[in-house]
Amino acid sequence: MYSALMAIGLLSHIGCVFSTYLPSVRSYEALGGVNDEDANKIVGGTPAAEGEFPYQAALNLSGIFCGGTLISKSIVLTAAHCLEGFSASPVNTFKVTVNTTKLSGGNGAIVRGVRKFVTHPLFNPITFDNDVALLALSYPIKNVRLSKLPSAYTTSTYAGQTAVAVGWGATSFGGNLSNSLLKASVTVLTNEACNLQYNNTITSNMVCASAPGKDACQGDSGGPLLVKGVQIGITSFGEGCADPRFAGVYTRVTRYLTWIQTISRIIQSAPGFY
Ligand SMILES: *[C@@H]1O[C@H](CO)[C@@H](O)[C@H](O)[C@H]1NC(C)=O
Ligand SMILES: *[C@@H]1O[C@H](CO)[C@@H](O)[C@H](O)[C@H]1NC(C)=O
Ligand SMILES: *[C@@H]1O[C@H](CO)[C@@H](O)[C@H](O)[C@H]1NC(C)=O
Ligand SMILES: CC(=O)N[C@H]1CO[C@H](CO)[C@@H](O)[C@@H]1O
Repeated sequence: MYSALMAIGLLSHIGCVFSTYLPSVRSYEALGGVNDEDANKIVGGTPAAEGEFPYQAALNLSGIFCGGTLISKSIVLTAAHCLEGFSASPVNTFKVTVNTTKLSGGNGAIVRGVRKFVTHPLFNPITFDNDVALLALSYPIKNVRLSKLPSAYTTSTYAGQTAVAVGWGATSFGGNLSNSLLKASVTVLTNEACNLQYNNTITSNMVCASAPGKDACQGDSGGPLLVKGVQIGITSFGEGCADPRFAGVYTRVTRYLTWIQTISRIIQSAPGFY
């Protein structure tokens, strides 16, 4: 349903540039009606080991599923498109689960509510530029390893490096959640190469990665792309999944380190916040 709306939006705003290109959001249920189970999980993945990605978060946003990462004891990093269309009001129905590989709530799973969320003010739902958001948890999570963000001094584009995409990938709460957390190895492209695939719609705020038969997919949105254990990307969108002609597209985390730090500080200094 959402993909149809996205398509209409793309066509009306950008005209023929996008005429055959309908990027798929990678948050589940956004594309309800996709029934091919294999096409809707981390493609070509293998199960993550317990404790391998304890900071990986499962977000239930009033029935919309997304991934995320715990970046401080009370802040989760995710994709802005996961929160599209939500006002602040339903925040008390949001649920965040970390420290488990099993969506069904495995050993050690920790569940929190959400106090508020902040999406990037320049998030563009047509181009998916600035696809980044933060959730403030209702109560802090202690003693769970946090996702490590790149250093502020990083100048690397990561092109050519091996990365890992992580997620539960799913189509709908009713049926097709992958109960086990999956990971897949991909290689980071240059933005130039990615722009050849996507007709120059890849901005410097994005980073692309692909590998034959491997990709993030619907349901993985908001989750991490990691290089040597450092989170360089947030799963955002792609044309199809593991389509050899199109890489997966991720929000480029190095572009948002200051924003993440500033907003986290504001959130955490709010009265009554832990
Ligand atoms: C890119 O543009 C060309 C020519 O306009 C078009 O044939 C092609 O389908 C487009 N590709 C995508 C991914 O939109
Ligand atoms: C997700 O949250 C909604 C309420 O917002 C709830 O009805 C639904 O059961 C939850 N799904 C799962 C799998 O926890
Ligand atoms: C996280 O999960 C592991 C099991 O995978 C468990 O041993 C550990 O106590 C959990 N951490 C917390 C803080 O609950
Ligand atoms: C394994 C599984 O649960 N598959 C389901 C995926 O979703 C479709 C449509 O809801 C079901 O028909 C499958 O049984």
